[in-house]
Amino acid sequence: MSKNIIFSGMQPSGVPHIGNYFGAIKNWADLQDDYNCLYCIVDLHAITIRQDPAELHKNSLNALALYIAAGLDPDKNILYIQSHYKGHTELSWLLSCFSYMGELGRMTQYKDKSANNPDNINLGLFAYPTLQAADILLFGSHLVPIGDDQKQHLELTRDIATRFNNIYGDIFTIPEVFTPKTGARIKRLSDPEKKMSKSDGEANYVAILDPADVVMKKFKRAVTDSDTEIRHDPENKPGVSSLLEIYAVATGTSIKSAEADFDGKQYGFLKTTVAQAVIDNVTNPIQEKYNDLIKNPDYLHQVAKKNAEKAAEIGEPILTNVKKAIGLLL
Ligand code: ATP
Ligand code: LTN
Repeated sequence: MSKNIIFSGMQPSGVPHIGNYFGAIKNWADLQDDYNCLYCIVDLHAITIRQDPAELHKNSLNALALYIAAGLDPDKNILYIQSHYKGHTELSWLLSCFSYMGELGRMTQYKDKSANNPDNINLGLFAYPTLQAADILLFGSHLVPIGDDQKQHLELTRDIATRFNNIYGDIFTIPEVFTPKTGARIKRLSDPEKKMSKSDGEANYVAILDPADVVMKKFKRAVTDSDTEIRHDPENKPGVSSLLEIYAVATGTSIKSAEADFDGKQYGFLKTTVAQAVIDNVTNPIQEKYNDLIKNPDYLHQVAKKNAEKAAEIGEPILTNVKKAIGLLL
């Protein structure tokens, strides 16, 4: 029996933080043996917000290196750059004729991003979810690992696919959300009520490429509470609970055993121990591999090219079916 297909995308904007790692990348790496996985660096989505060309160029290749360094094996996963396979834009146009203005206008991300960029509310930003639907439907994806913020886009993808299938027959697989078991929401160290997010400025997140002393400094500044007890109680002790959660995902233990490890200890010890666990198990090993990989851009270009070809092998037959169904002359 052939394996189910998993698709997910990430924008090549900035360096991922430990929230992206625990909530997305690490879970993706855990799926690589049981599914056929496509992980796409979505540069075409990134340009819906104005990008500096040199930065975008550099970030796309660096993102590829970083995902490989973080554990995504480029021989087991189809790890590639969205603009390298034209199927995405082609299907996106076809699907735009099945996407309603009303539903696109209701997307929270569109409303947020247009509020943040009032001078550049472009057609691409509006059509962003249609391109995302194309990414997913192009490969007959069964499962889409995404965070809570992207659920609305997946619902829309399902609506577009169902609408199309109702007219033309069973062309698209209807995808399901895939929610990770752990690390779904890593909180901001300076404000543990909010999720860690790239948009909040570097001081507020721990980037995967932060040097060890910076990681340590950021954790030492983590907000806790005026109590002294170390226990997991997100409602009353969000800061301490968040640190215990990070410790648990970084060391692969349960929250219960994390609590036991810190029984009777002080907050200062908790902060430095969690920081050291992140440095030893996440940032240092990833950075070591990453620094090796970026020395070899030829290898990275080759991986991107080979994997875009593999993506096209899966996408082309589906795209042809779609065109035939619509009645385009082939
Ligand atoms: P932005 O601030 O630009 O929205 P972000 O940091 O929220 O960026 P995205 O690029 O939107 O991150 O998301 C990439 C992936 O990381 C998504 O799958 C998302 O669900 C996941 N993710 C983002 N932030 C966290 C977090 N704090 N905890 C767990 N997972 C997260
Ligand atoms: N919009 C997503 C990135 C993304 C994606 C996708 C995720 C683009 N295409 C397809 C899952 C499936 C984001 O901003 N995180």
